Amino acid sequence: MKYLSSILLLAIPAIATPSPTLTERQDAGCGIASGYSFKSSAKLPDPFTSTNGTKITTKAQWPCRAQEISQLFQKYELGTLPPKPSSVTATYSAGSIKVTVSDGGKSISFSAKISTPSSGKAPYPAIIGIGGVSIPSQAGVATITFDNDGMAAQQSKSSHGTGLFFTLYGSSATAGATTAWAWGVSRLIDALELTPSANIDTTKLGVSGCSRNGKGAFIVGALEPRIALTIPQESGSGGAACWRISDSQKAAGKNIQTAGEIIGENAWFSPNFNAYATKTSDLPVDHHLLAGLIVPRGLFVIENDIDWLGPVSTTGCQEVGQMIYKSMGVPENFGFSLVGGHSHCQFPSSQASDLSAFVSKFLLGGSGSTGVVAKSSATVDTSSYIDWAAPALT
Ligand code: MCU
Repeated sequence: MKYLSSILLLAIPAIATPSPTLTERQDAGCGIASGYSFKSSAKLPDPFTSTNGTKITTKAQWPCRAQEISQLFQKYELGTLPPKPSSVTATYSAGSIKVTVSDGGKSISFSAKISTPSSGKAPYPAIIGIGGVSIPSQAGVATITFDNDGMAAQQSKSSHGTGLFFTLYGSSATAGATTAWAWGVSRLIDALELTPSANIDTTKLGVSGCSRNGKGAFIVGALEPRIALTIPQESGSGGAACWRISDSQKAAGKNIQTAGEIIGENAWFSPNFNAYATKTSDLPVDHHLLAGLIVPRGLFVIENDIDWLGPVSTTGCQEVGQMIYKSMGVPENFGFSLVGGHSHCQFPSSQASDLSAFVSKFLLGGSGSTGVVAKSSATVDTSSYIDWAAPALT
């Protein structure tokens, strides 16, 4: 049954047609405390306790804590995100930017198609589509198509190590495909910054993608601070869902994708994750903390009520993620919208106005408010998944 759902999702074609960098934050002297060990827990890890035991009480402490969280994600789940390489160059011609990256004596090149809008004003804001976008095009906003499959393959579990990223960093690099895509998007943004003729405003960039590419979009937004608005669509398990909540839903008999299944299905995560996939209680992170890497930047999470994606898991996980935005005093910068009753990756018109409000605020410089968007057909008691309280940070 689980595989049937998985095949059904696979059968639906993908509709293809940024602040300091992580490395700079690491340079600030923050990171996992030496001697840190995580005490196994089926509850979602506390965002507000640092690895050295310090409680987070002020907003000013967050960037350092976020750096720890990023390192924990990389160590246990995502694999290592390499820093900016020694050389990135770019050329632009006829709607296509060609990016050449050299590191350690090796070189790779890739191209991305840029479609500028018929309205608006250059340089344009843009949404980078991970393998394309499945949300409606937005007036005044360009679309850039990132070939994630070329950067890191997602054919099967044994795809790990295949793609341009691994040509540069070796097939035994620990990055999962989603981390490699984040690195590639970072190089694309480097290239856009170097190339004014591409007419893209790199201070107004969004990222989106659906399903497996939605998992990618979420992780790109979490690892690349130059993304102003992250819009993961129907990412489900490995994206908006929390590993622990999905496991508890599976135990309750739901036909839901879990970490244990995902590591056998594809190469989205690091080989480092394999050891934890059937004991997610041992993970010091879970996906509510992706919101903690994106805050205070814009985040609009779109979901569906398909069992395999885990509607209770995505809703509960992101309600907890929204607590971090609330603690940071920016609850309206986060939106969650789960609307069911439509095919996978088909954007329902009822979500259009909330999406436009986020695009307007974060990509078009609009002054309008998004309001606090938290809509779902699933009702979840988040208190059963956490054993900590979110403080109002000063
Ligand atoms: C929701 O994303 C995935 C899902 O994780 C997989 O189990 C399934 O096989 O494919 C989905 C997908 O990418 O559908 C297009």
